[in-house]
Amino acid sequence: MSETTAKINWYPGHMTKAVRSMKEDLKLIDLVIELIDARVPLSSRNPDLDGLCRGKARFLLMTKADLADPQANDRWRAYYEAKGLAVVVTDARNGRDKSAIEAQIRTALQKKSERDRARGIMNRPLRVMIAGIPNVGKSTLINSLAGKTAAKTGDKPGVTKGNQWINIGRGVELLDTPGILWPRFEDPMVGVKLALIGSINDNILDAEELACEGIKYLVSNYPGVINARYGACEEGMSYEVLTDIARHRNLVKSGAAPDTLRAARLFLDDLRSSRTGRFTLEVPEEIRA
Ligand SMILES: Nc1nc2c(ncn2[C@@H]2O[C@H](COP(=O)(O)OP(=O)(O)OP(=O)(O)O)[C@@H](O)[C@H]2O)c(=O)[nH]1
Ligand SMILES: [Mg+2]
Repeated sequence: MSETTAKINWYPGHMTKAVRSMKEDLKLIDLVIELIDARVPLSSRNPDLDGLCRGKARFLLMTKADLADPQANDRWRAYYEAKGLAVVVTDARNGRDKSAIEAQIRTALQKKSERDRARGIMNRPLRVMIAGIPNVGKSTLINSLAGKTAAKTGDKPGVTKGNQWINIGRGVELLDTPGILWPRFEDPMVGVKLALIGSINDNILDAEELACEGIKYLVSNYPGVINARYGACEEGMSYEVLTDIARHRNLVKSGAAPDTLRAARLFLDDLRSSRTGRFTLEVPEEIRA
């Protein structure tokens, strides 16, 4: 990927407000589950969570594993485990990993439960905050764990507007929170990656520029997938590839010029839902400590 895309930042007022109410509710919280997106397991970690959640038990949950490169999933799991961080890798939409997640919650809170018992405090519910960037699957995960639709979900960032408690039974209460980013991406590529996976509001993005970044990445890391999906030629600059996608999909403007904006939107949609194939935008080796 290159750094040609204009700097992306998205930190609207509702996120400042969300951080404030998270701070407030953290007083009640025993454990924080930090959701990260398997396609960008490093860039989707909000650096502000370290400060926010200081002193709280915490583990990572990597969502959208079904959309990410399976080999990369294994490498990222090993990477975080080597750092001593527990991580559950999952598709948040189905409840398949429900027991693994609940077991991880109880393991993370074992000491606390023992302390409570020693003090004669019995059956106090475990209160768990579900936190992470927008659109990572927080509300979806809660619904899967609850076994019902308790939280509103949607295929765009910024769906959850405020904190909401959901009792999932078996002595566990989950707090759904709005997705939060941070005021400035030090590395502009973090903004590009988060935009590519759909965690940044599309209204502030240049779809064509962003699609070109995605095309460039796929052509060099997953050669052949664009050609297989659209019949487009992968040679040349990414804008030429985008133009070829428009041609192959008969997306034309008046005057018969290829409609690269519609092609960009189509490509981004396909990329985000892995119709162009499963992909991961960063690998552990790229990390420079
Ligand atoms: N393929 C796939 N889709 C997922 C997964 N988790 C969530 N989704 C989809 O991702 C979209 C966003 O899910 P939400 O649960 O609304 O995400 P959120 O983190 O609550 O988002 P905000 O409330 O906007 O911060 C929805 O369309 C979900 O169906 C997953 O593990 N795999
Ligand atoms: Mg939500």
